[in-house]
Amino acid sequence: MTIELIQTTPIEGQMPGTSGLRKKTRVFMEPTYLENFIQATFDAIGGGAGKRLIVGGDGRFFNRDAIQTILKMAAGNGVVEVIVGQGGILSTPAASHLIRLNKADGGFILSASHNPGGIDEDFGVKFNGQNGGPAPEQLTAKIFEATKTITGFKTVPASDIDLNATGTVQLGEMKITVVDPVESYQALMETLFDFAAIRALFAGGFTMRFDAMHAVTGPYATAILENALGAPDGTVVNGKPLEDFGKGHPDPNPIWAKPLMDLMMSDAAPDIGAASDGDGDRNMIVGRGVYVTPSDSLAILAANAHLAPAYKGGLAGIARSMPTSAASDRVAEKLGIGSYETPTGWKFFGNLLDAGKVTICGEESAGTGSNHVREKDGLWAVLLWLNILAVRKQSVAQIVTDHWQTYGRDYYSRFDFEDVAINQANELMQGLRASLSSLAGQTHAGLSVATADEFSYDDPVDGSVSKNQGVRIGFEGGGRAVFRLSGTGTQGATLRLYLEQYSGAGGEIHTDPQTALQNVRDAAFAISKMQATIGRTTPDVIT
Ligand code: G16
Repeated sequence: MTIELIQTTPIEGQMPGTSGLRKKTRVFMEPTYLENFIQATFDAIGGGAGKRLIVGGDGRFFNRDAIQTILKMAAGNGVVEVIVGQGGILSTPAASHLIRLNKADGGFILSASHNPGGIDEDFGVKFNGQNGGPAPEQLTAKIFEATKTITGFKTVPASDIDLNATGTVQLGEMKITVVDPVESYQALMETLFDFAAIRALFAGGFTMRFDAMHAVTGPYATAILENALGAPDGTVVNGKPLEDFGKGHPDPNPIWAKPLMDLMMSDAAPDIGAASDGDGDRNMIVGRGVYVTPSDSLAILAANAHLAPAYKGGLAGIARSMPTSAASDRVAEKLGIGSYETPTGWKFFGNLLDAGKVTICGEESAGTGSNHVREKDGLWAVLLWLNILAVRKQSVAQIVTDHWQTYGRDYYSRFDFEDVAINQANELMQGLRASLSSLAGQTHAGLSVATADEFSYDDPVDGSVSKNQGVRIGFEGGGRAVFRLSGTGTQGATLRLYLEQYSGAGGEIHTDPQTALQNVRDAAFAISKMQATIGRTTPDVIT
């Protein structure tokens, strides 16, 4: 098959953010937009010749078309084999696992994660490397550089490949293997958790609702929870992946998974509620009457992980992203193991996991995972919770309350200000940076500032330094406010304000976290001059 070199010119702004390149779908559909980025990625990894790749996505609109383009370009770039999920479907953690299992050179994952899908919504491409994890900053920088100098892309003229049936087909010299997207992922889960104990839990009448939000986890959750673990039919709702996620926002948090939240707060609540996002790497856990914040969930999973077969020997260490609450640090301290604070973005956990320094990682943005793959993993978190519930034979609420009684409670909330004018968002961040050196000792909203800095990360494994990772302000008495600009938005700037207040074991109990966070919030508004710079202090989303 002849390889075609199609001429192209650079397209501005193809800079991968926190998690790959994310843009409006129509932008991705413009001529050569996707092609330029894929070719730049091949160029940045030293070409495709001889390589083996994994390709799949979350099923959103344009997923199948993008995969066809990538397959032809892979053949054009000399790739020898591509393993694709049947129907073009692969959850992000399943893709990460397939890369590792097949010792592939990397993979393309098509997803804009929790962002809505559809022709007028969002699309995205991520490249994961040999370890199965998101491309590190050095590689995304290289890809971005390559997008600026690109002159053409390589492809082969061919008709579309049938991705509906599993099996092997040839595209010129390149082999394409279409695999069941669930099978090997499920097999991996069976090695990590006590499926017999979880099966017994369900057999004993334990009830659950898993909301797949019409996104990629539907087939995974149905196969594992209902078919393998015996949860009653109907446990998984919204289980059919749809190109527009049923017009929903596949983001598992109390705002976007409101029907699940409402159920869990009602008299009809099952024992546990859980949800996952567009590409299956995020999770939400809700007990009857109790929402578990992602930061608490990480801490609780870490404290109880030894109850699951894969972690019975203990954890090497725990890592969390900087804006995630300190709850997991307290667990690490008690266990006498290392704890690490990294910038936002799963890619920063990769080196720590590869070096065996940590076993469990998590982020406030609803991501938790372990060394079983190199991505956060929504269903993994749900299964670990189920394993813990099966062993402890207590309710979610009992486990959470017990955790707070042992370690104290980290009240936590995130305020998102979306579609802020980019210059205003930058002005707020610059203003904060300029004030950092004089903040310590000042009092705002009755709170005295103890520390103020901008987070910079020195990777303990490869020595790389990542600067400007968010402004953090610590207050006397255990409060903290963090300001950072999102790296996953597709319109204007999204400003995130993360609020945290520690109350030690036996400390004052607030039923509404916002009450506990009131002073930290007011101090954060005052210090950042938020009303004056961005013209609002009411967030679009509070989680
Ligand atoms: C991505 C990264 C996460 C990160 C999140 C933060 O999530 O994979 O590690 O926590 O972005 O997003 P932002 O920069 O908007 O705060 P996902 O699920 O979108 O891939």
